[in-house]
Amino acid sequence: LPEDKNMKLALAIPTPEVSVTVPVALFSGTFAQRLQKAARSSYAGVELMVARPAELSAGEIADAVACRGLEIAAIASGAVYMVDGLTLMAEDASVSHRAQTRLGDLIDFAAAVHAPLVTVGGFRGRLASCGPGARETLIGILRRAATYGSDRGVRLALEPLNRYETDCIHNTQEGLDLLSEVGADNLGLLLDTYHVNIEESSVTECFRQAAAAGKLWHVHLGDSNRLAPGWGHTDFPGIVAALRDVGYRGYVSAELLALPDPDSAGEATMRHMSALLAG
Ligand code: LER
Ligand code: MN
Repeated sequence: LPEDKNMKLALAIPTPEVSVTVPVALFSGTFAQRLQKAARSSYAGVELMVARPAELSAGEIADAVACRGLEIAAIASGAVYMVDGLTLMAEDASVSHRAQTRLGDLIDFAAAVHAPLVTVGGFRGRLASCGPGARETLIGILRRAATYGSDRGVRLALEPLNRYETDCIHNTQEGLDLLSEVGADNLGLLLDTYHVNIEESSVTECFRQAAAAGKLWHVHLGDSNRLAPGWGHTDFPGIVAALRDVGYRGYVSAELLALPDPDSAGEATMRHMSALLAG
């Protein structure tokens, strides 16, 4: 088992109701088979990509994860868009409304399975779809969601994304600025090494910057080409060193392309990261 006093390795997998093929779902097979493979490869946790919590039994999901000695690292919102096309900001007000309700459902689900946080990445949508005042709209949506989460002991992690995937919050500074405007103690950041490599001026300083603000709450792993760590040119030794320096105790969660196949990508991530964490 890769022993590190701080960081724990996880990987993203969809829950059973997700009906579409998720390009970043590691390990092949059913939900149970993926959990089995994650446990056998010595992952500590799984990040659950949930689309429709109403179709799931929280108790069954929590048991399926726990009985294999795994933890739930996070509840990810990305599958909501993939399955139902919902985004928090949207041209159609009813889409935005349903997305906000769904975010509440994800928070309820996270509370029920004792997951530490819910991620908000591409699920936020685009400012351009919202017209003037879009930023205030986003701030209001996040503030209400944070209050809902706070009442249920669930944190939210906003993820800066590269410019090709969204038109707002591309880097850590922009993320921290938005967090200040929202002003919620249970809203923090998720930094994804793949997006970081595209948008940040340093792939290591951004982790220190987020941590110094007390907002480094979750990390996604993907190399520069979004393959397993070690298969691109991102400085993972430097990133691991920065995470150690700041005493990061959260999850580093693989969210990368399942290439050349889902099992090889899952195993290669563990091989590369456990060597770095052991070193
Ligand atoms: C998408 O590129 C991503 O990184 C996800 O975590 C957010 O939807
Ligand atoms: Mn990500």
